[in-house]
Parts: sequence; C-alpha cells; structure tokens
Amino acid sequence: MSSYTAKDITVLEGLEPVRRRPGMYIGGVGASGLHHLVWEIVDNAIDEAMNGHASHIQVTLHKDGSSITVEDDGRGIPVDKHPTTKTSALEVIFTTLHAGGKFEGQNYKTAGGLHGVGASVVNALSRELIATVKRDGSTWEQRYKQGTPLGGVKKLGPARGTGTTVFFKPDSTIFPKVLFDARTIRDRLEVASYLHKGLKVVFENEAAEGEELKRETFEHTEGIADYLKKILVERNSKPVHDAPFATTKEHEESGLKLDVVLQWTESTDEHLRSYVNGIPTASGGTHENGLRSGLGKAMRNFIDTHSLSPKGVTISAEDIREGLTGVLSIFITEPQFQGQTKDRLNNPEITNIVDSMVRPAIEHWLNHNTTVANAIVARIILSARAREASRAAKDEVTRKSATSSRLTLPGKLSDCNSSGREDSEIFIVEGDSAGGSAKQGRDRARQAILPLRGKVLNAESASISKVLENKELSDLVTALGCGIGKGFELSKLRYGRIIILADADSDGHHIATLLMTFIYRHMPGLITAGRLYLAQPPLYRIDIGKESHWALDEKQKTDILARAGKSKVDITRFKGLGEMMPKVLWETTLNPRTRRLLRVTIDDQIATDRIINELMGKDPSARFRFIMDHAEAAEELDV
Ligand code: 2B7
Repeated sequence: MSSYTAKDITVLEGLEPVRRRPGMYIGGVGASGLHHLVWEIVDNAIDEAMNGHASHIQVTLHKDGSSITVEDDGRGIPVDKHPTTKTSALEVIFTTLHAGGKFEGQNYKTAGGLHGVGASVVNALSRELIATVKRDGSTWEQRYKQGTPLGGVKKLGPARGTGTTVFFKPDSTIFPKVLFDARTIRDRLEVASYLHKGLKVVFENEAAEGEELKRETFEHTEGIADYLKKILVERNSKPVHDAPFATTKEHEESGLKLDVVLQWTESTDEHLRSYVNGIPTASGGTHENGLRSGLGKAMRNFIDTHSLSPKGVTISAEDIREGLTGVLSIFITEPQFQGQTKDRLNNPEITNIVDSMVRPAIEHWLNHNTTVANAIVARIILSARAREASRAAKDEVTRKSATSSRLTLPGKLSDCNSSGREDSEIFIVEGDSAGGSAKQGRDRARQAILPLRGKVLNAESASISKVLENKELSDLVTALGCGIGKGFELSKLRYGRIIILADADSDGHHIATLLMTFIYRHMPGLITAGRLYLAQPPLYRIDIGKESHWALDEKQKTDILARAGKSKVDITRFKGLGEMMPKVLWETTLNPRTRRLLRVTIDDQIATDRIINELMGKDPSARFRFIMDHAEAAEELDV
C-alpha cells in the first residue's frame, strides 16, 4: 500500500466507555494506569520508528510533573478528511475506540497494549490533549478536553519536516494521583532504546530539581547486546566466555520477530529479561519456555555429539542455565497476557515457534565457536557437580536431624563470644597442638578456632557423600553455617572471615590446598565474596640482641639478617605451629594489627577449574604454589 488516507479507518465507538470504566483499558487508575498513558503514546511513536519512518523520539515531563509531551519525526498522522464522515484521520484516531489502521500490514498491531486504540484512550482520560502534526509542508493542530475535540483540525502555518507531537495532561477526576515518576519513565525509555536497535530516545525532565537528570539520550547501535553488557555490569557478573550468543530472526508463517542475546557468567543464578512487544514479562511465559527448551536441546546435543558428558553426574536443565544472563525480546500480533499483573505471556503456540527458531541458531553458534562452547560446557559441569554436592549435603542434614533433635556445633570448635558476624573470624587450624596454642593465644571475643585432626579428604576426586562422611569437612560445614552447593547461603555464614591456618611446610600446604579445593568446589561463594584467607605463620624467629623478628620465608630471613649488622643473632626455625607459644602465635599470626593475611581470589573460574583438575594427584607443593601465586595479599584488613 503506497498511500494512506482517512478512508482506511473504520469508525467504531465513542469514548464514554473509557471514562466510565478506565480500568478495563489501562488496568487501573493507580500509578501503573497513569504511566500506562505514557506507554501508549510512546508506543505509537515507536511503531512509526519501527516501520522505518521515524528515527528520533523525544519525551518531555513538564515542570508540573503531571503533563507530558511526546514527539516523533515520523510521517505525521494524516489530517485529511474522510469522504463520508467528513472528519479527519487525526480526529478519528484520537476520538474513537478501535481506530487502529488496517494499513501497513500487521505492523501497527504489534504495538504494546491496546493495538492502536491507545491514543483515544489517553485522550479520553486527559483533561487536556493537544495533537500537533507536521505534514505536507504545514503544521496542524487539534485540541481536546476529556476526549472531546474543542474544534476542528487547525492549520497553524508552514512546517519544515514531518512528525507528530502529542501533549497530554491526565484528568485528576479519573486519577487520584496525577504526578508522574520520572525514574519509571526514564527506565522504560532506556529499555525501549535497547529493544529497538538504533532508535534515538531523548528524555527531558523539566521537573528535575538538580541538573543531573534533566536530559538524557538513549541510543544503542547494538540493541539488546548493549543491554546485556549493562546488565552484567549492574549485577557485577563475570562472563565465562567472550562474544555472547545473539540472534535476530523473523518467523515466516506467524510474522513473529525474535531477538535474543545470551551469555554465561560465574553467578549461580539465571537472569533472563524478557519482553513481548516491548512490554516486560517479569513472570515469563510461553516465549521464555520456548527459549529454555530450545537452548536445552541445543546444549545437550552439543555435549552428546562431542562426548563431553561428565562422569558420575547427570546434567540437569538447571545446570545448563546456571549463570545464564540474557535478554529475550519478541514481537507478535496478538499477545495474551496472564496473571495478576499481566506480566506472563500465555499464547501457547509461541513456545514451539521460539524453540524452533532458537535451537538451530544456538547449535550453529556452538559448533562455530569451540572455545566459547567448551567454556560454557565447563560451567555447566561445574554446576552439575555443585548441585550433586548440595543434594548430598541435604541428605546429610536430614540424616543428622533424624538422629539428634537439633544440629549442634562441632564439639571441638572453640567459638568466639562475639555475635557480630562481620567482626568475627574462624581459624581452621591443622592439628590438635596447634589448635591448643591458637585457642589460648586468640582474641576470644571475635576469633573462633576449629582444629582439624588428620588429613582432610580430597574433595576433587571423592563423591560428595564421601566428602560429608569425612568428619573434618562436615564439622567445617556445620561450623560455617552457610550450607554447601546449591544450598549455599552467604547470609547464613557465621563469621566475617574464614582463615586457614596451616604450617609453613609441605604437609601444611597440602592441608591448605585440600581445604581450598573443598571450598572452591562446594562453597565458591565464600571466595567470590572475598571471605577466604590464608594466615601466614612465620617460619623463623630471628633474635637480634633483645629484639625478636619473624620471617615468613627465606627471603624475609635474608632481609632481616642483612639489617642485623654486627649484633648477636639467634635463629629459630619453627617445626610447626604447635611448638609456638600462644603469645607468639598471637603476635605473629592472629593479631589483626600485626599479622598479614592472603586473600584467596579466583581470577578466571574456568581456568582455575581446569588447573585444579590437572594438578590434583600431582605434587601437593606444586599445587600449593599455584594457589599461593593466585592468592592476593589482603591489605588494610585491620578494623
Ligand atoms: C494506529 C494509529 C495510532 N499514525 C499513522 C501514521 C503515522 C503515525 C501515526 C504516529 C506519538 C506521539 C508523538 C500512516 C496510527 C496513526 O497513521 S501515529 N505517527 N506517531 C505517534 O502517534 N506518536 C501514518 C501512514 C501514512 N502516514 C502516516
């Protein structure tokens, strides 16, 4: 269709029903309904842009805080008169319900919410509305009050360019509160600029107090790929691979338009933002289901065809989506929304359509990006292991609570008196005698001691039920209180810092490595939250005259000796923590003012995962050195 005129509009009914039952059209007369008016007008402008006729939209919140102007640089709503009804298209659009155009194929129908009846609904619920059109070289205007025209379409004068401008002020006899929320409008416009690649949206807030929020421009050349980047920054999520999956497709038969970006991160939750016709679907629905099933099939197919399945654990659908962050946006002609807040898509046909569009695209992407695909598979396997660990931990808890009426703290734990968690610390100490020294030397108010006897089980190769049969590890889990695997909850952690205190020899290193491996595998959240530390007990005491110095390693010993000069020097090498006097242990290793801790960090989760895998079973001191190299000194720890 090359041109569009007023005769293409079908007149249906007047606006009385809208004023009588506003809730039927905008969901209610509260804040949500009030803002719905803005979305309706903005959606019409966006549609004009999506059809390729406009590129720039401006929304102004006026100083009174309860009136809005929306402007686009599209073709301008036609103003010519309908041959039989003798009214202009503009008036028809703003004064009659269901005055959607049958022009332009199905495009206008894809508008959010009310399929083109939006303009008249907004008009009906506004105490004042002014529609201005620049078209055919002239500026035209029509004014309305509560949906009724105050006159015909007036020609104001010559115009440069084309476009539509709508000013409206909601009717306070309909809405108990007519003040708009700038933040709500701003955020919605920002999302719109992501969902419509290249669309330029300006938000001007004349009501803003300071200068900060006055005028913002949203324009994203990469669309939802840019949105994904923003979400990752916002949520502080670290991707486990570069180059996200992205696809933009149109379904032949149904005309459904689909836009998806996905990226896996170190986070343990799934975060998907979905939209239907630009409307957020916080409760998901059939489109999300289609994405999940398509993704699941693609991923399993890839894992199977490349024989990447892990031994001993089965991969669940949740494992595939753990850490997944993404944006899904679809446009369809007849969306049906469900639920209390109408934020779930209910069209059943959509699931299969989305599935069939997404699955081949993801498979193709995986097969052409092997490095990325392998990183994702490693992430999925990590999740499967953690889930298995959580299940076993739950079984363990069930078993324990069946035998004793309540879960008690391990008997050998010397807890601290302090109840303030942030301020408290637990030292995991190798051996009973060292534990004894630490127990006596500590600050009882805020330092707890958990001595570990014997060697800790290697959590890397052992099954989780074996891990928890290991007394040392299950005591540790109980003392920390935060659970493990999927059941991990940082907020339940009973201490602010977890500090591994092991001898400075190879046995001590081995114990520390095993503990770190266990925590990395089953409570990685402790590490990402920066809660895990290594204490650094001294290896030597160097007495120079009456002064004692402590050296953590050979290098420090040399440095201290260099400074000794000609004084009498006496060097003691500690055989173990156990032979250190409690007071000395306090001075060198426990006292927050004088000690130095190393904070354990994960630089690259997938790399760490692989390296720990490779190192296990080899020389323990090599492993320890690796981990020490990847631990960073914790500076300014004193509180
Ligand atoms: C379904 C109705 C609402 N409409 C048109 C044409 C352009 C156009 C509009 C619009 C909001 C605030 C500034 C079509 C569509 C009515 O028919 S609505 N632009 N912008 C808008 O509402 N912005 C149109 C065919 C030929 N020429 C113009």
